[in-house]
Amino acid sequence: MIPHSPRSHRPRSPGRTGRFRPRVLGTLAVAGLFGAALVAPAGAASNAVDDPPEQIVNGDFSGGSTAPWWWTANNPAAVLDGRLCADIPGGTTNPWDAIIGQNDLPLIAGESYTLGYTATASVPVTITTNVQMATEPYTTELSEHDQLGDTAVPITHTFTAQADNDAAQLSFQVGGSSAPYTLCLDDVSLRGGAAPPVYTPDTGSPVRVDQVGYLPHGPKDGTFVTDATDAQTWTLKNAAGTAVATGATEPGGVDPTSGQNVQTFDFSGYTTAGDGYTVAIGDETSEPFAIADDVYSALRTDSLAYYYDQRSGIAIDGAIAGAAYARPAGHLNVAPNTGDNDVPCQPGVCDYTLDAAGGWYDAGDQGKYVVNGGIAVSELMNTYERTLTAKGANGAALGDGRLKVPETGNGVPDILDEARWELNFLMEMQVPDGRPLAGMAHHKLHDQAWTGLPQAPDQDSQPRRLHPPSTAATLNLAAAGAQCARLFRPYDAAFADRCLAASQKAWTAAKAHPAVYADPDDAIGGGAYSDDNVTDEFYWAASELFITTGDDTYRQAVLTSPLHGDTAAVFPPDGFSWGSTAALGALDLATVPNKLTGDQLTTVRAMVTGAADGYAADSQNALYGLPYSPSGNHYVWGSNSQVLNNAVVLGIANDLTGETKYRDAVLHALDYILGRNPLNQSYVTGFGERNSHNQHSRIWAHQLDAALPNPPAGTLAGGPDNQLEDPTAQKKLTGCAPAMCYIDDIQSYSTNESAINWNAPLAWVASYVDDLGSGAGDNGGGKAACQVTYTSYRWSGGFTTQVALKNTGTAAVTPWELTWSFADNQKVTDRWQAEITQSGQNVSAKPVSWNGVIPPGATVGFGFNGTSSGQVSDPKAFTLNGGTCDTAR
Ligand code: 9MR
Repeated sequence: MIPHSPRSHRPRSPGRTGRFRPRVLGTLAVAGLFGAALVAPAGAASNAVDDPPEQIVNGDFSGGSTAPWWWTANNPAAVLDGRLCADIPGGTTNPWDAIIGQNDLPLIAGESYTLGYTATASVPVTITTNVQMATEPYTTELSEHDQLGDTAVPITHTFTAQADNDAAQLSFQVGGSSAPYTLCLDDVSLRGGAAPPVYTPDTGSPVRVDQVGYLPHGPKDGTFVTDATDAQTWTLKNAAGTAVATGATEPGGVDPTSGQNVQTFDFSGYTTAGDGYTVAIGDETSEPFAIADDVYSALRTDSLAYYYDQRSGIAIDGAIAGAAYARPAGHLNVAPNTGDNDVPCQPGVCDYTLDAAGGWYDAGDQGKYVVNGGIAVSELMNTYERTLTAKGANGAALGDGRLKVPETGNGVPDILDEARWELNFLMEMQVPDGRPLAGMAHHKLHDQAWTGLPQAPDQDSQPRRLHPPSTAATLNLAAAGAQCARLFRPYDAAFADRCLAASQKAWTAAKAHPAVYADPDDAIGGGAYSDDNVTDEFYWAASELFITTGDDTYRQAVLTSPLHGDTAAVFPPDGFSWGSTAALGALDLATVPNKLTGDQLTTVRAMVTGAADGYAADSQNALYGLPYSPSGNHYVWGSNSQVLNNAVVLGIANDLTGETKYRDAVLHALDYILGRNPLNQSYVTGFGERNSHNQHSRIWAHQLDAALPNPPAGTLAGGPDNQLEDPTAQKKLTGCAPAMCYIDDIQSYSTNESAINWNAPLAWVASYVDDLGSGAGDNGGGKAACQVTYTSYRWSGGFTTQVALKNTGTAAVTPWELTWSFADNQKVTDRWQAEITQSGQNVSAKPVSWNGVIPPGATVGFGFNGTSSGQVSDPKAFTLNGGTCDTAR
């Protein structure tokens, strides 16, 4: 299954024909081109009943993808006008000094094969066309010399295979020309032999569980794949193999997402913490799992660590990321890089350059996209902001010193440090004052052509270009910038000001240019991320700007949006996404304190709970428990992020209402991601026994080069996509059931990539579920990270008190409320620097307008005068937002 990397080729040795094997110099080249069109396997459309089977994948390049073709480093190829073209250098000696090829071709001894293709060369050349072993001794089955010129003529050769070979190689050896030339290939076909073997996924045990584990007091459900239609007995066993609980399964019938007949089981009643549990049904046993309060703590941290590993423009420090992930800074204009400090536009787009260094690489490619960067960084900021607004949420786990970032120890929560890396990039992409479309954001910045795999970022020699500004990108900047302004205010007012200024300028520019859309066909060297409906981005940006500023302009923009109150439009049943962002605005309006009036807020919250009701019902109906039921069972590219975005909505609905059904659906979503699914696959690297670890990446390309690492722990795979939008998916997954259209293969970018906008909801959900378990426990059983110094001067009949409230935690506290009880008959008469209310002996102090945020390590002071009679003593216990503070005297 692992493609043979040309890198594994070793020194030359004569083949059967006496010719030397080709020496392959460069990378295995695979690209993603993300056009809407399906990439049909070569000849698939014309595959008449009697035609021998086609062995070549993507021989007609019709979808724009170059995968799984590879080439030598000296002749990078790209798809141009539906053909694979490459500039071949002149002055090389041997045919094999420049090659374009395809591996993994199965040959059967004695079968006859026909190789066909068309090609043009801009100067007359003779190339060598080989079908051969892909490894030593590189024995050839076919070796021909073909003459090419500027007219494409069909060329065919037939041969009879002499030996069985599971993975032969087609190799166009195009070197040896004194003059450089351009070669273009098309309609490559190798017909004959047997139909390629049908790929059958190894799904392991039919007993499907969350392979990481369950919270002691959360729901614990699993799914059993079986032909049986009557209830079976399940047994929960501990690590010693001792049965600790048992029960009956519930027959569920045929699961429409997988075609599997399944039953479900529920062992929620068992709450004892431990490792190494399994569920056995008959002779079948599940993967092992834990039951523990902190079962998701590492997932919270690692899902966020992904972002440091994706950083552009900074050397990745092995001491932080792990030695295997250390790498030089990418795209800082250090040769062979040509970006990103001084990036020009595509021709005709602009006449300036921008310094757009930094930010995160989007995914397996090394493009940087404002549209996708906006939602990704916002969901990261939401992960943090929830800890400021939701009861029981624990900011400490995201605080300074807690995550894998180099800025640790700077007094700023680590998650905000990570967000800042991207926020800076988003602002760098803004069109400067005085230029056409000033204030808008360039849609994206990426290589001029797709690079191959592997590709270290610092070794990327492709020219990088700014693509035209778009309204969608501009509104991503406006939304993220406004959220940045309010979250960074306690830590770095200048940065907060910069974010707000960029945001407001972007809003104004978007209003002036409300319909500038990215070209859906602009997908060479990077993804298109095109979006021709930006009503949702306007709603999101207006919401964030309104929350941050309270300005009426933004209030009106929210309230007059056609989306306001339209639950299905704001929260699509299939989930919000980079192209559908209104939900991000609604979720923040529903949770972050703002100036919407009661009715208006009720409308927003009703949208959230209404959507969550739908997702919770989907989860309850699904035999694998996931809150994702796309119409027609159409699992989209990145479906795992849709599951998780729905879980985010559910989590917020739970925060708003406390209703358990929402919480349970979040946990069930995560169970699906971590192994309770039709493939028995944990989609997060490093988590669960059967986890994805070959995600499409140019950096973590271990599958292609053993010297490179797998993706870091905490990396989410995109997940099933039943549109089969890459050649490997087409080759391996044709006929798959929707939730099984996934393969852990580095070439399958449409099912197995990682992306910044996909890991973000994973981090949000991991943080939420960790708060349900260990996170809340981190508060020390009701303790809050604060210290109160209470100093009182008493005299006969009265007193003056000064209170110093220190935040001893690692996250800002906002809003805050300090409460205590007087032991005696004290009565507060007047106060300063806090709002103080007293009811009997109970007293509450809340901020005045300007001291509502207490940064980590900071102290707010307030005081009051009061009356008392007789002997009184000072209060000794203080509670901050429900947790007990230490007291100092
Ligand atoms: O996540 C994107 C998905 O919704 C689209 O269907 C797909 C095709 O346009 O593109 C995905 O985004 C990719 C982007 O275009 C380039 N970087 C990698 C992204 C994840 O595959």
